[in-house]
Formats: sequence, C-alpha cells, structure tokens
Amino acid sequence: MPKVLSDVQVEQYRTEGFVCPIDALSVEEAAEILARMEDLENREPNLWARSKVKPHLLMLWLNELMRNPTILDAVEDVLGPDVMVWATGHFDKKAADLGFVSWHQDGTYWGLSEPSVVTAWVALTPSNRENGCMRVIPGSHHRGQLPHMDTENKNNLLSRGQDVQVEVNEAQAVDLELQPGQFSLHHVMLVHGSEPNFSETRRLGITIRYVAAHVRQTSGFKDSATLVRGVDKFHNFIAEPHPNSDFDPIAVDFYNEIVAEVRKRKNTIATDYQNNR
Ligand SMILES: O=C(O)CCC(=O)C(=O)O
Repeated sequence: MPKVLSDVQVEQYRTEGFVCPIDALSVEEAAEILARMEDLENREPNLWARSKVKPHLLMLWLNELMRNPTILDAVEDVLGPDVMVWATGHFDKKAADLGFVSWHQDGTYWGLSEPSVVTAWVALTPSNRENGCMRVIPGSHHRGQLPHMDTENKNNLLSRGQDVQVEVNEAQAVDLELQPGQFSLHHVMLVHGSEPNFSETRRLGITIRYVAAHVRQTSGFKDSATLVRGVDKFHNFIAEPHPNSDFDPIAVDFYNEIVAEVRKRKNTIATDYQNNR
C-alpha cells in the first residue's frame, strides 16, 4: 500500500509520468525555507553560481528539505524503499523574467543507467500559468529517449538549452500549478518545459532528483549521492557527507572534488544537473 500517494496517483505516475499537486509543507514552513535561502543569497551574491552541481552539500536548508518525510514517502511510493538523492537545484524566475525552459527529457545527458529516477519540484512561491509554471506532456515518458539538440538562447534556463527534436503537441500540455509548500513528481523521461514569468512576483522551485539505489552512473566516473531512505546495497555512488552547517568545510571539499570530476567530463555527461544561472 502506498505511503502518501493514493493508488490512483501511483497509477497516474506510471501511465502519465507525473503527479501534482502533493502537500509537503505549510505555507509558513515554505516561507521560512525561502527566508533562509534569501538570507544566504543576500550574504553570498554568487550563491547559485557557486553551487551549481549539488547545492544540497552546501546549503543546510536544502539538505533538510530533501529529507522531508512526506516528499520521501511519495518518492518511495514510485521508486521503492531504497532511495538516494543524486542532484538538487533551483529554477528561479524573477518578476517579469524572460527565462524559460525548452521542452526536454531530464535523462538526456545525465548518464544514469535506467529510468528509476524522479524529480520532486518543490514550490517555495506560487507557481502558475501566469508566472511560468512547469508544463508536462502526459505519457511522453513512454516514448523512450527522444533526440535533443543543444540550442543557444540566453533566456533558456537549461545549461545547454537542450530542446527535444520531435514535434510537441502543446495542446496536450498540462500545467503543474503549485502553492508554496506543495510539490510535483515527474519521471526522468517525461517531456516538460516552462514559459517566461509574465507576473510581478518571483517563481521559485527547488528540484530534488531522487534515484533508486540500484541506478548507476554510466559516464565512466564514480558519481556521488546521499542515501535518504532504506539501504544502499549497491554502492554505485560515493556516499556524500552530511553537512552540519552552510558551507561546512568537509562538505565543501567533497563538493569541489565532485565538481572537478563533472567538469572534466563536460562533453560526455550531464553538465545540466543544474540550470543556467
Ligand atoms: O522549473 C522549470 O520551469 C523547469 C524545471 C525542469 O526542467 C526540471 O525540473 O527538470
């Protein structure tokens, strides 16, 4: 029996590749997390540029958020009992921001061995049609790996501007509208994207990329991950340290080593762990 999702939602994830919305935090808790994040942003103007690959190693609020029991229960409902966090990130659109996300499948450059990979997209502000919420094409995760092309557009929030090279029927798109504290789940092969923010307020989502423990990095290096549920019987990933503070020196050293690995393999693996800015 699922822990948080209903049977219908588990079935929806299987057939359509997403579930939305799911309640995780109260509006007050989401506001508190946002305040912690903004406090760090104010103290460290290059915060996100410094933290592109696995910001959960550097920011305590994010390391705590990825362990939220409700999010983990929902992830367990679709991935099974042994769950690791492989990557995290943020997708930020300021008020009246032209930033957009081209239609893509997440797994395209990630180098992961199989699609037991799900993203929890956690809203820290309202996310709706007007401010450029995420949009998905239901069932597109069943189409297998589709061809993508890297494109150059400074407003594309994806690091390579990766754009799926098949026609996307936007009439089928579903808006994943969320209130602060809610999240959606989407499958690693689901075609999704988002439009600019035409509103007067910020739209901010935190992405947490969860993998089942048996998933491997296939791009020729030992990647890292954090076990957050169950047992890691496979040791396919180097175990990440658990930071005790923001920019905990032990986690920073580890982070720098991983970033160096990722950069060395820039042309072969996921350099799009994280968005463009
Ligand atoms: O936040 C967005 O607009 C897009 C997010 C996205 O592409 C992702 O989570 O993979």
